[in-house]
Amino acid sequence: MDTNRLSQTLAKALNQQMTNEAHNAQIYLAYASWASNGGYDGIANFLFRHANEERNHMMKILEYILKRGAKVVVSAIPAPGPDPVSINDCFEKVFKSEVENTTSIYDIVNMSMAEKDWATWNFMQWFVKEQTEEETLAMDLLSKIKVAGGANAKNDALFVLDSELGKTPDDAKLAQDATAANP
Ligand code: OFO
Repeated sequence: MDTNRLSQTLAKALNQQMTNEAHNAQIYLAYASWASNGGYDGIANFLFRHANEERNHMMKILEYILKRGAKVVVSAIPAPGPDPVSINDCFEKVFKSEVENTTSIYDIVNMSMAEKDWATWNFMQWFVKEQTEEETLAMDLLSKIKVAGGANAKNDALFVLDSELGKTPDDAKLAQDATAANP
C-alpha cells in the first residue's frame, strides 16, 4: 500500500527547500569565518549561531518529508559565494539571502494551497514566521550599522557593534507581539 501523502510537486519543492536551508547555513558559516578572521568575534559568534539555526531548519523539513511518507533526496549544496567586503556588505548579503529564502517558502505555501494540502500548508506557517523574524533581525542590524556609519563605519563604532552582537538574542520582536502599552 502506498502511504506517501506528499504530491511529487511538493516533495520536489520541499527537497529543494532542504538544500536552500543548507545553502543558507553555508553562507552564515562562511561569513562567520570571514568575520572571525577579521577579529570580529561577536559578529562571528552571532553568524555561527545562525548557521546552526539554518541546519535545524533543514532537519525540520527532512523530518517532515519522511513523516509524510515521501522520499528525501540529499543533494549537493551550492557554494556560498565570495566573502563580504565589509560588515555592512556582510549584513546586506545576509538580508538578501533571507529575502530569497522567504520567496521560496512563500512558493511552497502557494503550492500547498493550490493542492489543498493543508498539512504542508500548516507545517510551512512555522517557516513563514521564522522568515519574518530573520528578516526583521537583519533589518534591525542594518539600521544599527547605518547609524554607525554604514559602509564607512569607523573601527570604534564597529567595535561597539561587535561586542553588542555577541550578546544579541537570536529572535527579533515581531509586529504581532506589540501592544499599545508595549509598542
Ligand atoms: Fe531558514 O531561516 Fe533563514 O533562511
